Amino acid sequence: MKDRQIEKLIKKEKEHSKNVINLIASENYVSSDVLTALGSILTNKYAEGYPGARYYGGNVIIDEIENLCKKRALEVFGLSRDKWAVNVQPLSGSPANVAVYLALVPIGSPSTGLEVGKIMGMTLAHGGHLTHGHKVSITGKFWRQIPYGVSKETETLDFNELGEIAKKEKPNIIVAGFTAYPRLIDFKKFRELADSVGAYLMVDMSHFAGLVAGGVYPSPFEYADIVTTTTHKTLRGPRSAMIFSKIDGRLLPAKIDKAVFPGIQGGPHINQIAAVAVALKEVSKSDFKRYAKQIVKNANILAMELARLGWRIISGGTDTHLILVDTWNGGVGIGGKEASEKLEKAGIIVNKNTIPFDTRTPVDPSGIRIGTAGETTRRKKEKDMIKIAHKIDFVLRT
Ligand code: DSN
Repeated sequence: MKDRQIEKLIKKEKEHSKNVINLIASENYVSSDVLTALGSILTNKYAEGYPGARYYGGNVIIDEIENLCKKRALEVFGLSRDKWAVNVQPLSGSPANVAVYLALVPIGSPSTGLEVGKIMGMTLAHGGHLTHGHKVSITGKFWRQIPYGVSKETETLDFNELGEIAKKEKPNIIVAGFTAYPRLIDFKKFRELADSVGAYLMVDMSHFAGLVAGGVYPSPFEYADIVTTTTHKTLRGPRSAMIFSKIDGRLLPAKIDKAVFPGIQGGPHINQIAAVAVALKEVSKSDFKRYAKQIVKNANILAMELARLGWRIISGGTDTHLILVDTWNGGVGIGGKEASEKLEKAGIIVNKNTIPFDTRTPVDPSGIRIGTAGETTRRKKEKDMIKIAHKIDFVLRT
């Protein structure tokens, strides 16, 4: 590389990441093949449009790449191409979610006479994502969020409460799938909820997509109308996203395609799409199933050991890669900000996180969020998790 400054910084970051225990729940480590595709000459090509219908010439090979990525995306989730379509162009998770609302939820306007559409999504404070309608996100400015949370007693979803909210508010779309919710989601109940008010059901499986593909988390496809996902968390691909839509006569795939391009994006990043295709091929191997299983095993052991050491685990445990720890009420009375900073100094990277019914602020919340996908890629097993739990305990108590 001729640019010595950037080369040096990349090297430094590589060294740094090698030397820490990375427990950021939304991060992972891609293969060198994924990096090769990302850094390839495919970044040079403009390909606005879709395979077979581009606005620029010279896209014959690019079409093959995008079609291959779509084929692999359907295959890894066991979907047949006459029942599901997939758009692999979203640049990341937030634009993917925005595209879905743009396609399916009315933007209120005096000229159309349409009222502002409603997105029923989990509030950020209980584990939802910004793009599930939070007021600081474009999704809460163009549309209205109908927030829901978890039950105070169990810190898990309460479908009676969700039913009452949906009945009262009649949302256009209901979003299931969260950013900081460690438990299994009952997609059948969400389907019934959506049907009871005539809403679309969108599942944002960004966090647990790799667990679905690996067969250790229930698949949302039997119940959802739309499934969005990023590709860089448990799915272990490059930073990107996909939108799956059901083919059932409501023209969902055409609406989604139009919303992605030209609705909110221009030319797709073909190098990124090729890298997603590479990652999906890796996901289809039997190794990946073992990997997904180990992620959940590791998270369980880590949660159990932290609990044994006296830390309060939100909802009492985890069914996924993700653990929420109440460091304020459950440990030694340390806020999430201080906890994450102390851990970082000791070489353990986590993020501070609000917990349900948090009495502190999002910038200095009551908890930390931990995930095991990255360290499981680095071949960490149960015994390593026990050591990590003890290290976390020691750092936070001293
Ligand atoms: N920032 C991602 C996460 O950490 O879950 C979601 O956008």
